[in-house]
Amino acid sequence: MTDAPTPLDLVAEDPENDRTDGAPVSLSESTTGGASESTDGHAWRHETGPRHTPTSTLANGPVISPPHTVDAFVKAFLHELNFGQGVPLSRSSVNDQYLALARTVRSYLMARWLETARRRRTDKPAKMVGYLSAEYLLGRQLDNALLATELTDIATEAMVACGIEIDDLRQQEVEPGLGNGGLGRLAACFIDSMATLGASSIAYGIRYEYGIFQQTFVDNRQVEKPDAWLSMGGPWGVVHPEMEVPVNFGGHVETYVGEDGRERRRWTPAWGVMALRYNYMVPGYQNGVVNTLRLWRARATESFDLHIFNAGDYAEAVRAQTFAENISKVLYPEDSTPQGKELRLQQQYFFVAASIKDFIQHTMPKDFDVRDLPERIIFQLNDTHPVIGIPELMRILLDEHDLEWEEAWAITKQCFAYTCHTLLPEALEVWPVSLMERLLPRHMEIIYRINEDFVAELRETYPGDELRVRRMSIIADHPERSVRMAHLATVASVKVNGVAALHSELLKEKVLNDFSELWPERFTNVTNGVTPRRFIKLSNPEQSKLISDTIGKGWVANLDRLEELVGYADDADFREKFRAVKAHNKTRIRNVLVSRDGIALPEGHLLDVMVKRLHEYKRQSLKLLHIVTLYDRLISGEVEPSTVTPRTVVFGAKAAPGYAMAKETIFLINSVAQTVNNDPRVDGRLFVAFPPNYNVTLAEKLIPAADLSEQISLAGKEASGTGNMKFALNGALTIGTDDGANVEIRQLVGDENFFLFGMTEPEVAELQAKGYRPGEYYERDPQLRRAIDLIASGHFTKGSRDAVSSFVGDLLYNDRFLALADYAAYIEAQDKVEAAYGDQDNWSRMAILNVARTGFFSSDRSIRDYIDRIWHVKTGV
Ligand code: NBG
Repeated sequence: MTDAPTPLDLVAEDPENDRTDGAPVSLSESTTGGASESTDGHAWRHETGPRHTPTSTLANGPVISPPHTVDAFVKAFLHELNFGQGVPLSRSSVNDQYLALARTVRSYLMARWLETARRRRTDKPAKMVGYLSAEYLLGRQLDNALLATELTDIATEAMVACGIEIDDLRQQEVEPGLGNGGLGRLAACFIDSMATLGASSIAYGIRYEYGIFQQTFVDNRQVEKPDAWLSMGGPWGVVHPEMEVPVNFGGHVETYVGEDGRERRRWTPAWGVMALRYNYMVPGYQNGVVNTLRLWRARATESFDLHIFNAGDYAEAVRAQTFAENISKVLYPEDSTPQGKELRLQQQYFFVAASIKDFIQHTMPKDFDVRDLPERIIFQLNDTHPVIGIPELMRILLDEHDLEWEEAWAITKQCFAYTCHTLLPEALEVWPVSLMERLLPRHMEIIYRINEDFVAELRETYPGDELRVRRMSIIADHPERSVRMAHLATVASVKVNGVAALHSELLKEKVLNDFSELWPERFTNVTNGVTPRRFIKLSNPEQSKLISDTIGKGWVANLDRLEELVGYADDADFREKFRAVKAHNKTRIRNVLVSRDGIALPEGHLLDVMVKRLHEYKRQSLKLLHIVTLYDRLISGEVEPSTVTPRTVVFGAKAAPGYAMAKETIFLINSVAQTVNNDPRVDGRLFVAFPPNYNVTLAEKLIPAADLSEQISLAGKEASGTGNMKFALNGALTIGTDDGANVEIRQLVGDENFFLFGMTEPEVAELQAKGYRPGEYYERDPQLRRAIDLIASGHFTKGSRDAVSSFVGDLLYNDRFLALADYAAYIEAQDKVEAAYGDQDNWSRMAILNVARTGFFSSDRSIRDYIDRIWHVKTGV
């Protein structure tokens, strides 16, 4: 290490006074700054440089990050601790130390951030991706930032030199849980890959004050607690209060005649809030790029409810302010099942309106012509949550930039692309027209007009086919007049993509079939991926070391290289090492769960893991039936305990607080765990653990320890899954249905290295068409009957039959996701798993081939696919 900053950490002083916030800096401005006003005349002012020409050489010098040495790191750390936190080392709390460490790492990233922003501004202007997502399930930031900057060893040593265990500080970080599950985590993987590929991009979202709830169990039932993730300080966000943007709601629309005699529409909103910008750094993997994640927080405007102030009711006016700030208060905890709440629509419009305005007014140069938008931006809609951005852009072009409808529509249609993440009809968002009219009257008007033109086009294409027109209309009439956001998205987007090969096919054939017939070329597939930085390199250091020792280090940014491991599956020495890695990871999770939850996992078991949101279609209930069957075999004497493969099943799952059946399932899993784990007849052969509050931090420790990955959704329901990819890449074998990305995993790893079971999607459709009667399976299959009877008897619920009646009743009389129909095949496949696990050497061989053949599932590959097929933006910037 030298004292000299690396080229990645040095940024030339820019006469335009660089900022990471992308503030407009016009070339006409000199070193000395001035104030600028936003084009909507809103009263914010921001300085773009000092008032006078600096005379200090330091002030004119480059921005340099601290040198990459232990001493420099110690110095920067103590500076943050003493002058940032205001404490001496001797009196600092662990939280003080963590905050100072985070800010130190942040300062190392800052020069790269400024340089990335400067390059993007001064190089020939390139088209950008604006990634719009209501969720980012980020996970802890510290280790990823250290990895990206190659500071892990230096920081560790520096802490040692200060008498601090860096691990203690790691534990102090509260992960930002600004997402529910797969969709939010995917967004987090994607921004990591965009930065690693150097894709010119900016990601936008909401800075929820409370993320996904903290789950606890009381009497085996889920209890939710608010996630005050910011309460100990949020060192990673950089706020720019002077750069806020207004977002308006409500009011009415009227016609007026402009100076040119042309009739126009004018929206007079009733109320508004300010969107405060918080910038977060998104470092690329050791490439000097640092992108921006911009999250918005709602703040009441000063003028908010002025009339109440004037009426003398100060307290009431302050209360009203709190109302405005509610918009970014809490993440809605529903995964795949929108509740249609007004506040949710407010959140969606809030962040999308702020983001689009921010892009046009603050990221683009001052003299920017909105007609050039398609050359400068493609907004990627992460599911339907940001789709209100489409009428918002229309409104801006029509009402603020005076464009004619046709021109505005032609521009808008080039600026959006839509990713659909579901196949469940109930997950497709719709908003009542009445709510839209009240909250966003001008947008509703625009949607009506878009639909009018669209429907006219349909009637021309399909004369007389009114049924089809009604099916495709953006406005639904039943059961309530409402706006179908997925239709709006499809009509306005350049491309519509599903998230796995099967999903994209089903999207075309089922969910959006009419649309794919009309515009076949609009539909495409981009299979999901996961970032190898967080989910292999950081979460599985032992496996990473083994891979790097074997094939070199390049795989972290080029995951296809894992293929080079294929040959090693037949190398006994390598298999031995691979098993040692797994054993190490099992010890690690054992320690984590003891200290985290007081759960002591037994040793020497097959570790069988099912972690994902609790949802009926994912079929945790089927897993539960399997456990009960294994238990029944043991206690009934059907099998001799010493002859079965000892197995530990670990669940992780949060249920949406209003989802009754999901919560019943959680209760039953906990109840079964309690009974099984305490029954001496089991003789230590079966153990069930359900650590509460499964999150990214726990996933990082649990997934690398797993032997078996449970991916058992009903075929045709799981759009992709991304946990399935993480498990395979960490050397677990999958037991799974032909669903989502399981299909591609199986194709890549080979049938012989995957435990496939269950109906295919067409078989499911056939059975449902025929009329599915779950009771028949119960009658026919004695093993299944015993399992269900054992549950129904109250055996697991202290004798209470009532406590399980809704669960059992639903399985027997409803079973919407056909768990009973797949039960026999599932048990058979699990029996094969047991037999296969008996041959450890061959199991390792299969596991190694899973790792070697799943490099395809890097999110770097997904992002390259988006770039090639949809975005067409440059990389390496
Ligand atoms: C989820 C799907 C998953 C998929 C992720 C990411 C929603 C609406 N959808 O199967 O259920 O892996 O999205 O694409 O959360």
